[in-house]
Amino acid sequence: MALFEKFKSGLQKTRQVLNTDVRDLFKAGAILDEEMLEEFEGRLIRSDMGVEAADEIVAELRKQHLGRTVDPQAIAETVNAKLRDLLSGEDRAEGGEEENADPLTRLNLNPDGPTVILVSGVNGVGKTTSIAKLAKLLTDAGQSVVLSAGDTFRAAAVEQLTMWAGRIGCEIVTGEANSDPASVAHRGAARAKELGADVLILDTAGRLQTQTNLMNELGKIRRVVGKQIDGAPHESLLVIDATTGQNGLSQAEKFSEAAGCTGIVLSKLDGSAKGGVVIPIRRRMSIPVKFVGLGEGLGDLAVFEPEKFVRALEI
Ligand SMILES: Nc1nc2c(ncn2[C@@H]2O[C@H](COP(=O)(O)OP(=O)(O)OP(=O)(O)O)[C@@H](O)[C@H]2O)c(=O)[nH]1
Ligand SMILES: [Mg+2]
Repeated sequence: MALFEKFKSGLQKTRQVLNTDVRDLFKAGAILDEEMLEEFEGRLIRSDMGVEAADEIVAELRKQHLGRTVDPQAIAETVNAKLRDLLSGEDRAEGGEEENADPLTRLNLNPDGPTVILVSGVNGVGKTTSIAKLAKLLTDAGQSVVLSAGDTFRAAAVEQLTMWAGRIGCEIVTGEANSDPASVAHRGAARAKELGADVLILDTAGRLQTQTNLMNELGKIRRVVGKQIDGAPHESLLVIDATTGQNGLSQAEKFSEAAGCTGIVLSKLDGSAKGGVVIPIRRRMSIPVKFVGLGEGLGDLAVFEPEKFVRALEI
């Protein structure tokens, strides 16, 4: 399946609410009343776009259509315009309908040497897999990538990243089990500089934002690489699992403050039908969604483009 098709199917539930429910609830020729709006709002909330966004969409419909004869096309236009509005402020990558946009357009690059990307998030959200997919996207875009296996806590983690590095054909730096993750990051940065690599991606062990020691460890990793490479980490990506919907979001809010995140990777959008969560992420957090995970394979990472998101939802 093409990425855009996977993207669309990940948004299936939200799309269904927007398409089927609009047609069911707002019948052409009827007078649009408060009851219809309330029903629609309930369905929007259940699609994971969140109460605030649902409120705003319904408020716009109320303003423009309440008490008027239903024109389904005009209602669709109001909803689409509001969706665009809710995602505005995102920097836009340029990509065709089917192909992925250039991943470099979504990253804060270091013009003077390796761009360092720190990847963090709670346990099992898809950090390591997303790193492999991102490394693949970047390699395909002509970048040389070094991976640093900073999850020294979970035994299989290093093997997992090593396996991906082998498949992609990129360099990997590993450390001893239970060694200090900051020392692995340090070696990763040294190796990336030595090789003149374009990008260094740092994997980290899963952690909860409430685990102060582990959150401080992220700070240490940041400081260590910052001393070796100016401005590093240039990008701090927080991975959020889309299947956790709104729950993942409140967790992420706290996490992102503590870890100084600059962007979000929304993983597991494929099986979840909770893609609507992109909207409250955009609304509540000051950092943009930069990539979305659409499966377990190396090719399953899409560069997130708000415009494409709206097109995938369009009524
Ligand atoms: N369907 C689907 N599965 C995914 C996606 N991303 C990751 N996974 C799966 O989620 C599981 C966990 O992925 P990992 O990459 O190991 O997650 P992690 O955050 O590194 O986990 P820890 O290091 O243990 O905290 C694996 O089975 C992945 O294949 C995705 O976009 N879609
Ligand atoms: Mg991992």
